[in-house]
Amino acid sequence: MDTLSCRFGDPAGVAHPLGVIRWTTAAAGPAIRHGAPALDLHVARDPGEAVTEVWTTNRPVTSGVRDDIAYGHDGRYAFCAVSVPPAARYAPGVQDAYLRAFALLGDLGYPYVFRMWNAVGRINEPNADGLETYRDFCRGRADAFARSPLPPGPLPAGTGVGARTDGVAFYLLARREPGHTAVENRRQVPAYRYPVRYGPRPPAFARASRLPGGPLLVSGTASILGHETAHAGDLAAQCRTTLENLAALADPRSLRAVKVYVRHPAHRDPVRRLLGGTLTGDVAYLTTDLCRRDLLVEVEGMAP
Ligand code: 3EB
Repeated sequence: MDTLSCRFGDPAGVAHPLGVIRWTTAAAGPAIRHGAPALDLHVARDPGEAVTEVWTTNRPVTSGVRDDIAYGHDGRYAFCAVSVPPAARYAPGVQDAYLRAFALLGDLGYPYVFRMWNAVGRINEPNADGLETYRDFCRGRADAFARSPLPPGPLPAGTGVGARTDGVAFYLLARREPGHTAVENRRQVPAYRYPVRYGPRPPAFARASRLPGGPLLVSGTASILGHETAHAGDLAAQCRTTLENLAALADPRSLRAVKVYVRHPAHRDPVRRLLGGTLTGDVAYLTTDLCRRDLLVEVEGMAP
């Protein structure tokens, strides 16, 4: 029985919170709040849209802050949250922040990173060199993975979305023991093999991460076939293709702790109608930019 779980809602009263992420109306750096490592991401437009994501285990969690990183760990799993200040170029700061997170996880004894989330400000805007910020971010992250001090292992599953505040914030989940596996999607080129037209360094993430004897953590999944965006400008078709891409990894009806990221506020209700019949578990809808200008929707979750 795997003991890692994710729920949406108030963390008060949760016995063993490993990490608390508020997808909310203002950013706040990593900190310990009510004993748990916490990170606030600025993605919601108004308080009604805000969602609190709580990762829990069934064991006591030790938490702290070191090197500006908030962390929690329970003997099997670790969580850490990091933020990178605004910069004209993100790659150096992102590389440094990822390497600090890897070093901390290594020191704490949790070197096997299996899941990450990234919220990137100005994600579709050019940086000071004219490089799209998402590509700038990907460069720093890829360099960090290439220089990681951690033992070799599969790439983590990932989510990459925009944020309404400059800077980058990310959080990671890691294990003490090896054994998780990276899962790719037969309908999509692995992101780490995207051609250079999508940026100087490809996105370093796997399509899903399987914990031994435990759940499949499915990455942010969008309407991408091969390496190309399918159905630019067609919301219904992007939702359908996203569900088909998810179905190649897990039954979308079985997904829990689902987050749906919607680019345009006006698409929020249509997306609820288009996906709500299939995604029947706990689903949070958030409105924020996505990593390609032509993507309208992205979906992640855990099965089962
Ligand atoms: C894609 O499939 C869509 O950069 O960590 C999805 C999940 C996406 C994770 C990331 C990006 C990331 O390329 C975007």
